[in-house]
Amino acid sequence: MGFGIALAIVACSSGHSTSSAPGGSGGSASGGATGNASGGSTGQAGGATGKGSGGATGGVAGAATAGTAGGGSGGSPASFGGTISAVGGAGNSGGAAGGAGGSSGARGGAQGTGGTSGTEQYPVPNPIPADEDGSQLWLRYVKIPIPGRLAEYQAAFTHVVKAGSSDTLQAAQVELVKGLSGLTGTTISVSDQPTGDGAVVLGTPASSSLVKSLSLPGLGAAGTEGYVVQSAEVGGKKGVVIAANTDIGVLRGSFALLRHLQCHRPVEGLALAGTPKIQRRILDHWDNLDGSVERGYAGTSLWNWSSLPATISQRTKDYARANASVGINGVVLNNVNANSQILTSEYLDKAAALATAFRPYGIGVYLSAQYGAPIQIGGLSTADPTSTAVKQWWVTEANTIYQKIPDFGGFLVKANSEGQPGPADYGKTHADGANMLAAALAPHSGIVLWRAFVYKDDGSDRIAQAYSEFKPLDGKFASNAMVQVKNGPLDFQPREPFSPLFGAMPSTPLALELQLTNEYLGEDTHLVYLGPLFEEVLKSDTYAKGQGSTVARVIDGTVHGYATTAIAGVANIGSDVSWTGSHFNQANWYVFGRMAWDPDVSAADVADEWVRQTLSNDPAVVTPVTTMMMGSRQAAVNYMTPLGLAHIMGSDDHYGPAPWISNLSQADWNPVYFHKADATGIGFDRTSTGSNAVSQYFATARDKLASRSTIPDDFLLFFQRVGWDDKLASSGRTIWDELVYRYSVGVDAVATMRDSWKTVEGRIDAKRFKDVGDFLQTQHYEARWWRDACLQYFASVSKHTISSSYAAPAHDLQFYKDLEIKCPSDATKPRCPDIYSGTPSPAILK
Ligand code: GCW
Repeated sequence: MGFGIALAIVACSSGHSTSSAPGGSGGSASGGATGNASGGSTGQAGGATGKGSGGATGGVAGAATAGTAGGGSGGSPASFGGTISAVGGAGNSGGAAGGAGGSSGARGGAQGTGGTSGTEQYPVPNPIPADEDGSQLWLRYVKIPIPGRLAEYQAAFTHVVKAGSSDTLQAAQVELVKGLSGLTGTTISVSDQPTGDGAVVLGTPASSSLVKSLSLPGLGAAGTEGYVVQSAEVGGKKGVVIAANTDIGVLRGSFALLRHLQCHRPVEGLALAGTPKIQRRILDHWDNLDGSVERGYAGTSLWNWSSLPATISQRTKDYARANASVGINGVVLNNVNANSQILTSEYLDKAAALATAFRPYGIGVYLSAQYGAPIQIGGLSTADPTSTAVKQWWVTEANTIYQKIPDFGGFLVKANSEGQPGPADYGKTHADGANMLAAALAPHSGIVLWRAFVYKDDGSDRIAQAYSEFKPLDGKFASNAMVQVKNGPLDFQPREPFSPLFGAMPSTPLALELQLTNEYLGEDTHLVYLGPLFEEVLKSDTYAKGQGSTVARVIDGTVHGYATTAIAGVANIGSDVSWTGSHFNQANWYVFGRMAWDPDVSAADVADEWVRQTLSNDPAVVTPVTTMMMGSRQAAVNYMTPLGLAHIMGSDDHYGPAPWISNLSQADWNPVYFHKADATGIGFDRTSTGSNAVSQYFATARDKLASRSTIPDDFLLFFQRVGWDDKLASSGRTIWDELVYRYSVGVDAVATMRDSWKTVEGRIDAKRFKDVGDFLQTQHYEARWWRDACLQYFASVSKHTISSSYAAPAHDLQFYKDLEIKCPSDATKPRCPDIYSGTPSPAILK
């Protein structure tokens, strides 16, 4: 087999020196090997070999044809009509981002050259950089290893002019001194005024007379959180100014400058500006008060409840700092399966202490509210939203919270979902429940984020239930209530379509909920970069108001004019020294922040800047690692749930393959409910001949999904039922053969990732090199486990056999079924030694 991942150069997103990047390492890449648009071609499409023409103004365009080659004919696997398309060289981009390659996500494209340091070579580090444990995240500020750029930065940054005294401005100043000292390898001093060239001036017109005197025209557009960072003459000296209308904008600008420099981009002509497109950018922690984390794979909770409020750890501050660096501005502290104790005075004092620590970093605190709290801790006999006593209880509760946390963000609520109480217990609607809480919060400007993740065992199609329940409530929610909707209608699957609620609630602001913790994607261990998944969702076209009504435009308020906008990510962060349980899962926290700030930023550009900051700017690292990252999500889809399969993992831990499970009491807890494979075919018919869930989409999207000739292969089995021997137009293969092919491609992609990773040895520290290599090995074994178990099972129901041109499964079906007994479920580490040691031996991978 040996289907590889296209190797190609990924360009940094602004005109920057890249030194003499190898022009693409092409070779035996499969251009969009499984891309639906390219029809699963296995053709040889090498990486890019072109070079963008750059210069200080940034590259004009890379070799677009190389991009096309690298990405195959790519196309978007997921966006209904939208594309994650090739960008053949943006004006101010150092190089062209080539085709966003098929569903393998590999990017072709050409690396531009630009900036002032021309063709500087990155030296192979000697000695190997000191071990790192990942605790510094992407805020490492390593000294620039290329002399030209180093000299440029040493000249450009010599001192920071003292910022105003607010905690936020002080945080910005401290960060700049730390970052610039590290990057330049010098001691950056702080002075009252510019003392020579190289001054960094930061502030608002109100806090800094120097900033005020510049009358920067861009400040108008910066709003309340944005910034302007540019080269300027300050006090007659050459310097850089970081300006904003608010202190928090100054902090964001400081991080933007440090990001730019950590990507080794030029200072000359510096002009950065940014303002968020979504107002509330929130991390949802599913942290329990006992320190455990639901679906958490990175150790215990960050919040040390027993030592709060007295002690705030440095880690708590570093957490806030990291969030601020990517633009996150809100944190829900506790699990949506909420313990009402969080609403007691004792815990509110602890939450208030965290809020105090977060405040300088512009991060507001929210809490998950237990709907049944009036009964559980309030001494009432009901939680009926129309009861005067219940309403009053929440008003008093809100007043208490705001006394302790004046800038409290609001409540997140999971109600009448998976056993949680809610207004339906009293015959009332979600809007009734949300509005009761909204009324209590409104005097304080707080909001309610009411989750739409609801389903019950009533015989209807599970994925259609949230829409059925919430759509009729559109217009019935209070103005400070939002409905928070998971990206897909099912549950954070490796791939699923966007939720049909997006676009369907014009009068109710919807928040998008993404999951950063990889509950269904190999937890901490598998390297799955979620940027492509998020991008796919954000670019999906709802067609609510015609073409271009993407999920991004719905949630940023453009489509329906929402007054309040929000996006949430279920956090993957815990007490683990690496924060996220693995080095690469840090990238999922990072990309969430960057896409929450700007939903139009590309996953590839974010991967590029993350790698540069977290690992190395050396093209010999950036290229293979970003390529791995960009292909990793499709690899997981292929070895877990190809062709639109969903929810066929173990029913509790959601980790390994278990497509055979059929004996659980609730229908949709069983994988067989979702794939419906039998001797005649496979797939869930959600067209008009089946559940007709497809009718919940707007006509253009619906028609595309309902027709065999137009549905993207990646969603086929999610919406349609097909015969095993039906042929896919895109590849000419039968469904059975395509499944075998895709499962195999998925395993091979992980093998290629391992090979790619090996090439960075010696260019990054040995510890992280080994940590990642070890996890990739486990991922490889487990990808093979997924493939073999699923193919054995589907072979047994379809009575088909695996062609001898593919590796035979290592074991019979019973072996995989028995693993459930042999490897009892451990929700946080459901590894099965039988998979990667003993039997089957690692030799199965050869
Ligand atoms: O995906 C499911 C998870 C639950 C989670 C639930 C939800 C917090 O398996 O652990 O509960 O979603 O989102 O409410």
